[in-house]
Amino acid sequence: MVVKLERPILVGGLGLSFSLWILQSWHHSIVQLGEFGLLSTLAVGGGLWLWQQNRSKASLQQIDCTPVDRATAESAIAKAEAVINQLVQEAENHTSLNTLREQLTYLFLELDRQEIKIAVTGGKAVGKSTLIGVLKSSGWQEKQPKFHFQETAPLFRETTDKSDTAVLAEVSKSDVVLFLTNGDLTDTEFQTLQQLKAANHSTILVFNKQDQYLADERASVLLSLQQRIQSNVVATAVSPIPIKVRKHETDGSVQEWMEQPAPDIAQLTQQLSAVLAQQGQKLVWTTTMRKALALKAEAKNWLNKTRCDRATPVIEQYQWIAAATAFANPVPALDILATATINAQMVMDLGNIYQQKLSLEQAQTVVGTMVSLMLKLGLVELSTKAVSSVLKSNAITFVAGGLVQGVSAAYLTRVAGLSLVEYFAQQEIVLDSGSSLHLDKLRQTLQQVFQQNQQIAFLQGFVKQGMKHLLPQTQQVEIVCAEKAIG
Ligand SMILES: Nc1nc2c(ncn2[C@@H]2O[C@H](COP(=O)(O)OP(=O)(O)OP(=O)(O)O)[C@@H](O)[C@H]2O)c(=O)[nH]1
Ligand SMILES: [Mg+2]
Repeated sequence: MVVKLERPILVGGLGLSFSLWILQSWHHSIVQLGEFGLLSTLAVGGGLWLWQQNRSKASLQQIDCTPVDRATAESAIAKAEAVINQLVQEAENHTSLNTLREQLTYLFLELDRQEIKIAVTGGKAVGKSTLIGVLKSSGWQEKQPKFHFQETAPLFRETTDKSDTAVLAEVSKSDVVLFLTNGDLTDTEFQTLQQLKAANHSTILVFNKQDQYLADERASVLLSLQQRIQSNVVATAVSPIPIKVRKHETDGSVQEWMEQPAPDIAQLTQQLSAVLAQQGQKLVWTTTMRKALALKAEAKNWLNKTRCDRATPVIEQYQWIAAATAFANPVPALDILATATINAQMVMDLGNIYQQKLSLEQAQTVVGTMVSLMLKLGLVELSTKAVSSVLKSNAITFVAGGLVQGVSAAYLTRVAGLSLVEYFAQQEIVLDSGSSLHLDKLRQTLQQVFQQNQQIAFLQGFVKQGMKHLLPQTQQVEIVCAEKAIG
């Protein structure tokens, strides 16, 4: 690996007098690249973190609340396909490609699926199995299109072999959800319902076991559910408790016996029939669209992960260049930024990896924005202080001139680089080369990434790496000796 220093913007930023020195020390650093274990682990960890963040964000993007038509579903499939094709271009042997392609083929078939899938879900023992049994034996389905009931594992349990996320992933493949509860909603039940709504799911909230309530209580629970949910709520008693019947005969004697009331599912069958009649095939298209969005998000995650793997060494390269510059030319802390820290060339390189081609002008705007934000947020002082205190806590009394500045510059470059990666990863996958900048978004991201990288454990490892880069071996030995002499 050889560092390319011929880039004009970069060299301009560094100043000619240092170039030779940097080349030398960089060569020295490259030899040490193998020792980067910790740093790369951190970087990979960071990458994974970004990846997971994106996963959760992706599921929030699916908000769209009306059943869709065929064209919308088809266009969602086309978008997923485009992202998969992009992954092929950037990583043609990617291990996920086979399954992504299989899922894509399956989506095209899904558009014409005839059977409606109904998921029955809710907490433990709310009556899911009984409800399916009663519906099936009620003769209700005879007038309906072909459909299939699927009971999920119970939700909201602490110890279970299936997590709620896994259950909900299964639910998201169905066209209609019957969500059962036995009374007022708990917060987790409410949030789950909101999630289903956000994912554009046709959901019916079923208040089952209403026979366990007195008539007026029953009405008030139903009303409160309706007010909270603002959509389809029905009350059922799919397996009512037997009731005692007492009959007073004319001769004065009393007869008592237990009677099994018939299941009460009238509201449910009515509501379910209405949903199926009104939305029919649209339900299938909506499910297909949901699956297409999930597939696109999955492909995008792989793509971002691939890109992040390629961006990490680029950030590392620039961070040590910044370190070397600030080390060789120690400046007051606040000027660290102005000299070397964020480099327009790094912005452009990272932009290229993420297929967001920025002009030099745009890259400079990004640099300007980040620099002024770093100043405004006091990030420079914070990191300089943190770096000095880590150095001191390592009992290093002799701090080489420029070491604090060098390591701080590296650290700030890293934060800037990681913020850009995070920012780019959140953008829609653009397939043309033009891209617009959302500076506000960039600002938010910078702040978040800085906070995440402020942990002392990370800084300690980072400072050590920085020292390896900046101090010739002999000097490090001296420091170790000094440490020993003190201790
Ligand atoms: N009183 C009353 N009991 C009911 C009603 N519906 C179901 N039950 C009872 O609740 C218990 C659980 O019913 P299931 O149908 O097995 O519930 P489930 O949700 O499938 O349970 P899991 O699959 O174990 O989570 C059984 O004893 C049912 O008889 C109802 O409407 N009223
Ligand atoms: Mg069951």
